[in-house]
Amino acid sequence: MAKRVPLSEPQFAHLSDRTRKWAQGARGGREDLTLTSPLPPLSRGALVGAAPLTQEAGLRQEAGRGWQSSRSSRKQLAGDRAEATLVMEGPPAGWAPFHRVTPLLESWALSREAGTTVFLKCENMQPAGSFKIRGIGHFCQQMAKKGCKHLVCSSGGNAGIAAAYSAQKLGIPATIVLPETATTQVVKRLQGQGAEVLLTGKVWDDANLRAQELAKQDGWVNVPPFDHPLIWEGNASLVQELQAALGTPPGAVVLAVGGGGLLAGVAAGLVEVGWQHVPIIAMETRGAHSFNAAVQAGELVTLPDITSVARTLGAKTVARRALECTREHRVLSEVVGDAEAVSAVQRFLDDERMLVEPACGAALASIYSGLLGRLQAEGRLRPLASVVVIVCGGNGIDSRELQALKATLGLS
Ligand code: PLV
Repeated sequence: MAKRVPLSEPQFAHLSDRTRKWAQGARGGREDLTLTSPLPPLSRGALVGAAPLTQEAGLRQEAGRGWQSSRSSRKQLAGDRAEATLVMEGPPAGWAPFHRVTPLLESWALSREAGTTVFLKCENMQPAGSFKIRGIGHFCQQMAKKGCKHLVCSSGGNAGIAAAYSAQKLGIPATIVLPETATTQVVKRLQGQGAEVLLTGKVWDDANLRAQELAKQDGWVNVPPFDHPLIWEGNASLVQELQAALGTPPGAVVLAVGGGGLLAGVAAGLVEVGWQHVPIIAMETRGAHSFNAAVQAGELVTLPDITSVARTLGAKTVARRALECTREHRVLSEVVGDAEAVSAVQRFLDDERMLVEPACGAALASIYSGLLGRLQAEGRLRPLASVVVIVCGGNGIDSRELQALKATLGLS
């Protein structure tokens, strides 16, 4: 393997503007860059870089032409030509986020249903199957930088999958604590991702207590699924993508609320891009409606139990930050029944050929149940020129599970 040699001050100064910007844009300073040997002396000319999105930029020196950037050729060049590779150092994921920029699709079927343009932010297409990778990926990267030795995450399923995915990328062991109601496919997926899985209690809150205990061990870090500023910061990236794709603000953003991490992130993101006036429609299912209960009471409320089939919305108490958002931002808290959420899942599958969890069905039900129309008719929402629905995704569903849910709820 080639030896890596730190870039000297003059070499850094000789990088082309584009290459320097690439490095700095990726939060790299000179100390984060190295050159693989051989390291021939700089001749005249500058290091000329393209702006690659990869972590490595090949740099080639040809006689009299200085350094050229190349992404393809890595072979040693003959004679007075030489090659080195500019490499970003630091933790493997020090700067590249684990989440992807997801598509924003205009939906013909949902637009017709809503009577306005509906955009779908397809978080179901994230590598870990839900938006969770945004906040959790960001949190885990920061913890890895601080030297964390073991990650532990309590989850209804999706946060655990995002944490296990991040842990695998970072080369850190992970323990995921789920309630006993977790589906077999989620458990298998987690084990397949190399995580240790523990099942405990009936709902997420029980699993959370166990995770907090485990995290007391030396070098262990608890990954909070929704209640942490880094989680909100990571989730906020979703709004930056909306701004890049839409340019102008949508009439409203619809999202599902479990513990409120998505809500807090989206609210922060809207402020960041100057769209703080855009209302958020916060959807829950009855029986997992801890946010709605808190909004009604004007203070945090702990539900006695989670009775909804939307298990991944099932935090008995929301994050305090979620409630605070309602004081700083226009948030309409709405609740649908399980049957509405599950039939939204079925209709979305038929309309868009995408299968999502009932948690996500709660957000989609705002359109399929006619709620959006009712809010406008009642004057609680201005007539909407467009709406963005966050298709938050979810791994705890397959065709058999959907059939079983429909049977339980008496849906044909
Ligand atoms: N699910 C968390 C919390 O569960 C989890 O552990 O996976 N949509 C989907 C598909 C989700 O998985 C979740 C959260 C939400 C929406 C709600 O996000 P939150 O918790 O940030 O409001 C108990």
